[in-house]
Amino acid sequence: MKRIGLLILITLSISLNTIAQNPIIKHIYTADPTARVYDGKLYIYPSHDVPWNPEWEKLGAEKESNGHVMTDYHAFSTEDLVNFTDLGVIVAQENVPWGNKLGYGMWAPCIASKGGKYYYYFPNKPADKSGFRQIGLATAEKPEGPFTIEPNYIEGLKGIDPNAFIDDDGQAYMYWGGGKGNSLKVVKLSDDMKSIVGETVVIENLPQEYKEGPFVFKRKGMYYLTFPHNLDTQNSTEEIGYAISKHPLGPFEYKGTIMDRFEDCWTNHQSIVEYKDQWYMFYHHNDISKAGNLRSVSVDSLFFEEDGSIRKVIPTLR
Ligand code: FUB
Repeated sequence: MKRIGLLILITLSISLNTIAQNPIIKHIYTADPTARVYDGKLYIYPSHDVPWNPEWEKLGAEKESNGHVMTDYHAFSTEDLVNFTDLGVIVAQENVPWGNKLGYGMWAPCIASKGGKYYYYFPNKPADKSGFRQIGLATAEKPEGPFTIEPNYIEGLKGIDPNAFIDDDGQAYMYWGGGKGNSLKVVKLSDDMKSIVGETVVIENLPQEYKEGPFVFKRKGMYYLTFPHNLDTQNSTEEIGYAISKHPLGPFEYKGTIMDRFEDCWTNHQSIVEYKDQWYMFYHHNDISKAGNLRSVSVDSLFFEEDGSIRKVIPTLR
């Protein structure tokens, strides 16, 4: 018994000691992290929050009421979850052929790898400013790029918060969506990852409130759909919930909360990944800036119960 206790203590202290102090990226503001493991390294692909520049208004840019401002994306890599390397800008709004160059609102991106190639999906306003956001694609031969942006956005993927998931059989799925009364959706992606195929499925049976930021992973044959949600986009903050299914297209069964609401940061946005035999949840908070739109990526260990349910993650903030 004593030995088991000692073992648990050692395991706990190892997993606690091997994560950097949160937030893990401090030199720029980052949010909406997609974490992936490629070739033994852990990569993070977040949004890049910047302050609004009043000079842009003279050029014709319109500040959005929600205040999220983003002009490009960086990527990061680590081998030890202590030292993170900024790999620089991988996609910039000024280079998006189909995009509104004065939109300054490149929200949550995601990435997936198939057949040795890397597919980076990102939302942006179209050049004619029609609609809310479209989702575009940039491709690369390596996880750090260089990325080549496709000439057009992907037809049929209007919205935000793309999450590409590739199943064990190679079939890719795109989950996306965000907004009040705007459900999360899923659709299959074509073999070349550049278009959608088949019918879009609206994911039902989730709490009837604002939802965004879907992130799907698979563990022991079960598909876990995780997502931030809140009751009132003006007054409350987001908790991170999850639902499970035996099929990537659902139906999903809502299971509960992974991370509670923050009192002082309106959004949260997660990804969950296994790295070196430990599961982690990446998320964001505004603990450096204290401002809702200048956020910082954090990470904490995540644990599963015997029955496959997810133990609540208590954020270790700054
Ligand atoms: O970062 C901008 C938006 O805020 C994202 O698209 C949402 O998921 C929320 O984090």
